[in-house]
Amino acid sequence: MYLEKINSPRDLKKIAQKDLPSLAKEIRQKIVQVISRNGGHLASNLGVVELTIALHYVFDTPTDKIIWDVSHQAYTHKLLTGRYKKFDTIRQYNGLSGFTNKDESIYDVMTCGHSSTSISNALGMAVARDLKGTQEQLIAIIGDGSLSGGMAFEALNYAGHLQKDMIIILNSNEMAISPSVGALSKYLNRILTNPLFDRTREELKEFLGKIPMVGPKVAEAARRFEEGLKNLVVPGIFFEEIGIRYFGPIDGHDINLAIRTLKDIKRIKGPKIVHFITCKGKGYLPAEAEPARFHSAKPFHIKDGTDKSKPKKGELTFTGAFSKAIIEIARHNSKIVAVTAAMPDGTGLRKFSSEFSDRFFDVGIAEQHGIGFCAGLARAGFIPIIAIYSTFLQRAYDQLIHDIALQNLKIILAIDRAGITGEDGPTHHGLYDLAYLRHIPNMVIMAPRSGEELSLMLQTALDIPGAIAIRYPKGETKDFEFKKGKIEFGCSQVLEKGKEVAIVCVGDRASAAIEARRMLKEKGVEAEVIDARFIKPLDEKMLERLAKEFKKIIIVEEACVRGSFGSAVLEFYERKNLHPEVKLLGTPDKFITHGDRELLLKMCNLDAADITGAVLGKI
Ligand SMILES: Cc1ncc(C[n+]2csc(CCOP(=O)(O)OP(=O)(O)O)c2C)c(N)n1
Repeated sequence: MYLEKINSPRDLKKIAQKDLPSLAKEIRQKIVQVISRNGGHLASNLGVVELTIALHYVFDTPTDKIIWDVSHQAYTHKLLTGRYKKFDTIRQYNGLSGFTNKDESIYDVMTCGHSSTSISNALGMAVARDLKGTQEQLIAIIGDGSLSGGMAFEALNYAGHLQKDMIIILNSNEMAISPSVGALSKYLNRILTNPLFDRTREELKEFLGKIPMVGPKVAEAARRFEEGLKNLVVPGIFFEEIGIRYFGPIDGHDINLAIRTLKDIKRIKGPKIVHFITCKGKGYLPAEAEPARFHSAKPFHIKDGTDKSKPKKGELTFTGAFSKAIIEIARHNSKIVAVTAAMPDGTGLRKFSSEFSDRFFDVGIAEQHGIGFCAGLARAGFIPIIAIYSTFLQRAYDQLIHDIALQNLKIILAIDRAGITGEDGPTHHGLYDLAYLRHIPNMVIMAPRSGEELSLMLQTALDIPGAIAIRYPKGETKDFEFKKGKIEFGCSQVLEKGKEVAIVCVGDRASAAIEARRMLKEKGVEAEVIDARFIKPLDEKMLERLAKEFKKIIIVEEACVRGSFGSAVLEFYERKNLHPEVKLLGTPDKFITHGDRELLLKMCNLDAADITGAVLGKI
């Protein structure tokens, strides 16, 4: 057993190179065992075991910096950097984060969870290193999927310009969550399948391997030799042309080759890309067979990879409700087109893509472009529905204002995972969408309390001009029969009549509010429960009535309280010179950690008992 003896990369370096494949095996076993219980990013992690071992074997971390893109694939890195004993707690409340987290370890350079940031971060640190006059290596590791993000392109452009010493490890597995899309991905595949180029690489490797110390003259000769060959055989030489030297493709599961390549690369100046080829899910057959399902796996049975939990009877997720509704609606409206940024499964568009393949677009991990692309579609008369997680839509804030709202274009934003998402933590909670959308002119915002409401809101959105956002959470809702129907524009809905106290809820907090009402009734308080339905425009008539009829108003929303629905209500009362007692329940002005969603909701005072407490003046 090697793994349990590794407390830091120094211990790793004591292991003989010939024994590293055994360590890789142990690591895979540990990851499969823990993730089968906790859930997590299984397939991506199994793909980079050897590569991570090689990186820590060759480089001197934490002085040298490894910057993981997205960082969902950093489990081996965690196991090799002193977190073996806590690994069982990964993604659990108070346990290890499922991503790199700068507060968790000195080996984690950035707290990360969104894609395409690593090259920019590494380049900034390379510039800082040179300003300070220190010597550390900067290594960004990025997947082929994440390379499609605009920020990565912007960084490559600047890295080629600055010519700082840095290494970009490109981990190609032909997958983002689902198969990688786009011209760049095709280009990378062409490199992989070109046998001529592979021979060139072997020759180069031989050549570099024979040089004990690369002096300036020899290095220059090597560079010319390598370039001469590459120019003959590499299709496009995209990276080289922009000033970044390209090395590869290299089998990322061959530890010895990876170690030798990284040792060679370390000696070469300037910005470099080293292209490794890996297999997503490597070493665990169910994950190799279904890398998309095991990208972010739910707890599963190790023997056959089947999910441990079955969907409850009569329930489906909000995502499932969206999936069902958009298909029905698109059947009757040929103008509807659907767009995703690399998440056809997570956003429920997979079925739509099969039925309407010509009206479905996966733009890759490229949220800004996705919104700009929708603007073009809308300008030319189509109705784009872009399904996107709340946290990733943050990327496209300016495009929403400039390309959509300013043009008063019609687009429907189906904002999934709005609210607390749970185990993925602060990079993935969708708590800011209300705040970053509410002030944009021409924007309508709705939140359904159930799947059926979501379906009605989607149909209502078809009649509304301009941009319409429908935000819904992770989680289950009652299954429903699709029915044609709409809701009244700008109107809230009274769910339970009452007196003295009014509870106004946003989205699925309605269920907690109704439960709170039941608890309050036992204490002799008759609360009224109102589903806001619209965050923008506000139902001003309803708000005026509440100010007149109720002593106290509680507002409950799964969103950061600063700037969201509750703030809008207070602004309205201020404008009208009305001053009822209002209590806002939402998430606080700090980042929310990872853990079970229900637990985190409780921590943020958002469950039924908390609403009851707020009504009774205890919160
Ligand atoms: C801005 C942004 N959009 C979407 C995601 C969701 N996401 C997480 S990992 C991933 C795929 C990454 O693919 P790749 O970089 O190739 O890494 P792999 O998992 O294949 O190793 C996606 C789309 C994200 N983390 N950040």
